[in-house]
Amino acid sequence: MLHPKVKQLMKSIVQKNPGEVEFHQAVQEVAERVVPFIEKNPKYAEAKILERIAEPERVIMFRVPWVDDKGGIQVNRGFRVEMNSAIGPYKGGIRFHPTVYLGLLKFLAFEQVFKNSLTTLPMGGGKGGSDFDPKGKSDNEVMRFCQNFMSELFRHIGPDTDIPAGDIGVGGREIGYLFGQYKKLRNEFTGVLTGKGLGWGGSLIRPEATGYGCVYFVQEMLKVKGDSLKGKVCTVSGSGNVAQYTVEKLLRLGAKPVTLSDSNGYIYDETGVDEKKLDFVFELKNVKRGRIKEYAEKFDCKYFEGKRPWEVKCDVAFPSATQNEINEAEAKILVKNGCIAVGEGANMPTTPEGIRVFQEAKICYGPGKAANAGGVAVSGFEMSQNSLRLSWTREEVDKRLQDIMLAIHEQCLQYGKEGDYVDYVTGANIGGFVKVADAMLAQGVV
Ligand code: NDP
Ligand code: 2IT
Repeated sequence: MLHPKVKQLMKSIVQKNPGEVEFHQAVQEVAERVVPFIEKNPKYAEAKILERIAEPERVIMFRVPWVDDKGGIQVNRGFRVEMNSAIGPYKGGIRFHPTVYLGLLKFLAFEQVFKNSLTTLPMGGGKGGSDFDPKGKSDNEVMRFCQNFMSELFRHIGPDTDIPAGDIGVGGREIGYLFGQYKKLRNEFTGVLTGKGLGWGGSLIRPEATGYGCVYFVQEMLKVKGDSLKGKVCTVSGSGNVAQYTVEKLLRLGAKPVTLSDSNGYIYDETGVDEKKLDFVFELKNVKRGRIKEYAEKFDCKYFEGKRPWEVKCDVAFPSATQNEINEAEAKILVKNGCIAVGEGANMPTTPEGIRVFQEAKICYGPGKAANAGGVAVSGFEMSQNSLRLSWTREEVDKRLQDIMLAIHEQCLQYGKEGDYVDYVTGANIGGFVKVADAMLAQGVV
């Protein structure tokens, strides 16, 4: 049964944001956990903090026309959702994927507000993107698209205003083209984007940060149980940035990753993905931009077309592809097969029904806004290094990343511990909420 205040809030959210189902899902997940806390702290209810957090401060929507290699004119839509700036400038990634629409970016921007607050760094929340599909496009087409996208976005962002980064479909190549165009238009070399190349303002460990951070977070969850990742069989979905560095860190900690996927299917390598095979994946996905099926052909392992890896028996699962990629039935299979922990590298990869299955089974379930916050945390470090005009060593950034993942875990314990069990969803949502809510109270009704 939904709490009457949650029901009331959701009625208004659905009415004001028709058809934006992912946004409704993200708000409801937070509201269910935060409303009981707000009832005990009426100052937040009186100031309508949750209602205000669920309304973007600003939404920018724009046309992105560009010319393809055949000389044809293409038209895409660009967005930037500036969700909340109570604790710092808007910060969050840009997604290029054909499924992008306003509701998807509002869900991601909303999640980002809580995630960025949990990092302990001074960053507000935002997200942007386009329905442009980089798949199958030439480098020149991607460059022309990025230049045209930035030709509008540049007037809305800045190193003290709004600092975009990568997400699905936006990696080092795209950040380079976006940065080049921003610099040309503004005639300024500033840290306006994160995820930049190492030689031009990027931070060491930023590419690794989301995957590494997620593994560090799972390590902490297991530590509470007196357990570790050593020897654990792990299923990983996706084969992009987050999945690749999740696998790399798992290998270094003595775990055994056995799956990877893309939108076509998944590979199951019973012998384990090792360092050499991972090198093949780096090349396949980041340079050749091929399909994960080629891994199965190269290393003679199983490939399942059109399927997701959750049917494979594992100790720990790392969903690292996209939203709603673990449903109730898949969550049940994972639990039945003995899965003891889930670390969400992706944003909102588990449906609400799936989350219920994990929590009822009392396994360690680390929601994305806590578990994958390492990426944006190191983006925060990239901003600091840009402001200082110097760069930290690999060891220093990695140590700071580990400290932040520990601090996030602590906040989850502080607000989510219920006897022997830790409800990381409640912990992360309340932990993320308090700092933003207090800042909004202090800053008045703006
Ligand atoms: P990439 O573009 O590098 O990789 C995405 C991977 O997920 C690809 O393997 C892709 O397969 C797969 N994928 C994407 N969409 C779908 C879909 N609809 N169905 C099935 N598979 C899909 O993105 P990232 O690794 O950066 O991002 C992965 C997830 O992690 C996202 O949820 C993102 O929001 C989240 N995240 C990313 C951070 C970062 O720093 N990059 C930080 C925090 C969270 P295909 O190539 O076939 O599309
Ligand atoms: O979802 C996310 O946290 C990201 N895509 C990274 C955002 C960032 O600003 O580094």
